[in-house]
Amino acid sequence: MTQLQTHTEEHIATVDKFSAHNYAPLPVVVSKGEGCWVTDVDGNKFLDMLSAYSALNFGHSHPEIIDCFIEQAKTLTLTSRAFHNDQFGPYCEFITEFCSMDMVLPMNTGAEGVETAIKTARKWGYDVKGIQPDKAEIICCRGNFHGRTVTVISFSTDEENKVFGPMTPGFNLVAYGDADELEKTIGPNTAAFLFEPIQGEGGIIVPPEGYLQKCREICTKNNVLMIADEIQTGLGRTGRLFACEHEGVKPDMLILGKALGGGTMPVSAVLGSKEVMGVFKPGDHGSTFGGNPLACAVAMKAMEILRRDKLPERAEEIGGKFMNRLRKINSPIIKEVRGKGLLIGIELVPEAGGAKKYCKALKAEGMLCKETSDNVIRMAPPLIIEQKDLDWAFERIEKVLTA
Ligand code: PXG
Repeated sequence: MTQLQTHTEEHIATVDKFSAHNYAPLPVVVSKGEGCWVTDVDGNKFLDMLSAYSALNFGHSHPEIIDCFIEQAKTLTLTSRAFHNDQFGPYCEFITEFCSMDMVLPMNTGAEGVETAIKTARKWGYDVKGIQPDKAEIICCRGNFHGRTVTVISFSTDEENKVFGPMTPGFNLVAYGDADELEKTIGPNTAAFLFEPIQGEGGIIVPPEGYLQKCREICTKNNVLMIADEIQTGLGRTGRLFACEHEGVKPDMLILGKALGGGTMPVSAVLGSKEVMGVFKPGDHGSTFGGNPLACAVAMKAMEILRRDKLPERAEEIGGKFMNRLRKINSPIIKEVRGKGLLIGIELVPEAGGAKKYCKALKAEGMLCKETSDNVIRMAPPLIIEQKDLDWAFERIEKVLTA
């Protein structure tokens, strides 16, 4: 019989013994979450400043999302796409209107969404653009993070991925933020350009102003699909519904995930025009769980709340103020504070000895955050965070970074 374990060390020992060691989490075992706060198995409370990498934009266990989840779970959870379900049509209509796109293809995790976008772009390349079979190429950016599947790591520049070869061919890399290099790299077989509007895992890298607009012009001029991976930046995180909106740019394909599931379950989606998403015929692509009624109901509720509670506007306002305060911290170890809305990175100088050390110190002060690349502390609390909680966080960040 499994024994309920109640202490942090015991839990971690069990994980070490029975789980593959593919993560190195901070030593905290969370057992309850409510809004922006979590409690661990030893009864300690922490402010969640990571939001599961933006999957918890609505905070933990948002009451309306949970009510919707329970209601739908009691009614119908899964049919597979062998049959229709009554939530799917309304969901497709809702999300396409919400994203100003014509059609959607539903998946589950972010990486699956990216894989789907790649398949779509290749098929569009062959069927619509007229690229010769097997020749389609997709341009990606150095420093990208789009997930962990073999094809997706095939265009990663993270050295740690090199051991998982052989890699999927058909991808070219350009420097992030350099539109000229994108233009030079496009050839007759280029089907698409895949990018993050702000590189999240790369270290909260904000591209130079005007970059997205230039990329838009270049893609249009060369008949190349512009694919925005807004899995982390989308759904209000950066102060706009989608981060591309900061430059008034509409991509040809939009990939969403994380927060789309309202913090309850994996829900991802690829959206685009009829011309692009119309390339699929029955049997080309799919997923047992994609478009399941539970996911559809929860995602609709999440989008409804995002719009009703003006969460993008909120992220812009409180995130902007928070970032300005962080920029004023007088500390020799801070190299730069950057980001947009409530996606903020504090880059430390290399001599500081890495961001992980400071994440541990912040944990001791009662807040949870996670380093990204080696020297960046990411601040990405739920978008529902209250000003008093951000003020509370600020005091502790200032203390830790000036100690
Ligand atoms: N695109 C972007 C921009 C992401 O940040 C993904 C795709 C992949 O999503 P899924 O749902 O397949 O993880 C991400 C994910 C992790 C991890 O533990 C993932 C992300 C950030 C930090 C850690 O794999 N982002």
